Amino acid sequence: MKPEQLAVYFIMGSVNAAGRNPIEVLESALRGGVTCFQLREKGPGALKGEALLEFATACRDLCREHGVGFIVNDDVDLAVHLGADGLHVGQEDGDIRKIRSRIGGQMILGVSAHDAGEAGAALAAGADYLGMGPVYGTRSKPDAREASGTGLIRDAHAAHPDLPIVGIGGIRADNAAPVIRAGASGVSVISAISHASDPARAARELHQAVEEAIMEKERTR
Ligand code: 3NM
Repeated sequence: MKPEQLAVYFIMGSVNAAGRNPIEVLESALRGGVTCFQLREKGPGALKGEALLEFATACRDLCREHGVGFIVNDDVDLAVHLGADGLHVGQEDGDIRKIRSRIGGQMILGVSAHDAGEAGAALAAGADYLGMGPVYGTRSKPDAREASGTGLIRDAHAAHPDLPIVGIGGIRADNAAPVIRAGASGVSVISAISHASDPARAARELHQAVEEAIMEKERTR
C-alpha cells in the first residue's frame, strides 16, 4: 500500500458518531479528505447480523464513491464478503500468518503493534502497515494500554524503515506533528473526526497538520 493512503486514517463504528447518523459523519469525513477508512464496529450497541451487513455495505459504497480505501476491523468473513480493500487486526485477533493466508495476498493487512518486537513479527507474517499506540490518552478504547508517547513509533520505524506506520490514540490536529516526526506515515483517529461538530473541517485540519509535518521532515532531512 502507498504510505500516502495512511495520512488521515479515519476509524469509526456506528456507536462512535456522537448520536448522529454515522453514514452522514462518514460522508462529511470523506468530503474533508480522509485518505483511508476503517469500519470498527465494537462495544455496547454495536450492530450485528443483517444490520451490520447493511451498514458496512453503505460504508464500503461511500468509500468507493470517494476513491478511499475501505478497511474492516477484525472480521475476516465480513472483509472477504464485502470485497474490502483491507483488514485490520489486533494482537489478540489470531495468528497473523493464518489470517494473511485466509485473505490472500491482495488485500491490505494492517496489524496493531505495541513494540518493535511485535512490529517485526507482524512484518514477517505479511502485514502491510502497522497501527501503533496509544500515543496519547484515549477515551475511545476502554481496554487501551497506557499512553506511550511517540517513542514506540520511533523505535519501530528505525528497526523497519520500509514498513508504513500509523499512530493511534488521542491524536488531533494540534498534536499530530510529533507522530509524523517520529516516523509515522499518518495518523488514525476516531474521536477527532467522529465527535467533531464539523467532521469535514476536522478531517481537513488533520490533513493540513500531517502534510505540514511531512514537508517539514523532508526539508530537514
Ligand atoms: N486502538 P481516539 S487506541 C482503536 O492503542 C484504538 O491500539 C488503540 O481513538 C490502540 O482517536 C484506539 O478517539 C482508540 O483516541 C483511538
